[in-house]
Amino acid sequence: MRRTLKVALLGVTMMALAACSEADQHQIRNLAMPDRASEQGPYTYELWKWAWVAALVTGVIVWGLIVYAVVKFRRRSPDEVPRQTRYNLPLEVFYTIAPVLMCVVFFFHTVRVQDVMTEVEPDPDVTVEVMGQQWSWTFNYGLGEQNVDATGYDGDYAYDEYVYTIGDGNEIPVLVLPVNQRIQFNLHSPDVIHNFGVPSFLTRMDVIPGRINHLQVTPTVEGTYPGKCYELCGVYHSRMLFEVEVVSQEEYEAYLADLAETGQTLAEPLLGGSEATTQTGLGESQSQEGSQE
Ligand SMILES: [Cu+2]
Repeated sequence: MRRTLKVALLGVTMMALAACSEADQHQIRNLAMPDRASEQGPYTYELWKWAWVAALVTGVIVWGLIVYAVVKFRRRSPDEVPRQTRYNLPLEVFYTIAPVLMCVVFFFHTVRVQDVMTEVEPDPDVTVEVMGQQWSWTFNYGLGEQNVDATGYDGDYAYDEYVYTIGDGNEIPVLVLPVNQRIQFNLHSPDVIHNFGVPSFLTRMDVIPGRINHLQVTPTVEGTYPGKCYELCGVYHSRMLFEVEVVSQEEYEAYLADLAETGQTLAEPLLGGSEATTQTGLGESQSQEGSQE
């Protein structure tokens, strides 16, 4: 009877495991992370992976000690109480220091990876002015040569002329980027805090009104990726999706030329105004503008 039960249990487990699709297995191997499509991505991934390893090692040791203590020091007869241990100084020192050491190691590696992700090099290959507005995004691309001394630190712009795209309530915007180029995103918000992120790049950054945040990413794999707002920014937060297309340099330039041809040009990047903040059919952003005054 017991044997039959065991065999049945084994069978069910095997079937459950075999039922994992190719996509599931890929997810498991990736530890639920997307494939890395940026130069910075592997740093986040390695931190994630080794944090899991550290947690698992800690878990195995702790579970082992629990099982060992439960079995070894169990009550063996009804009238015998196992030896009670209290105020064991070496033990208490150990279980205070060990977690502190672990936190120090986690902290060290987190800061190391954070420094890579937030590093802003002085001369990025391309600078894109990004505006996160309720409830979409505006992407401003520079035309012609970039002035590397003006990459948006003081609100100055890297290019003399810009082309742009804006998403609206009906269509999400597309962000086109050249592959293997270090891209600086200057992040602007006219209303509330948003968060600009592309899962496949394994990085993101807050978009804060009143200041310009800088994020540099080097996309390494051509393809199409989803992007989104990561900060609950209001009622239609879930609409703040965009699509990223990583393309060759030629395709990138052709795309900018296309935008210029359809007249989406500006002397300065579009950083607000009614066009960026008001969405079709979403009247509340206008009333919000009114209440700010
Ligand atoms: Cu948002």
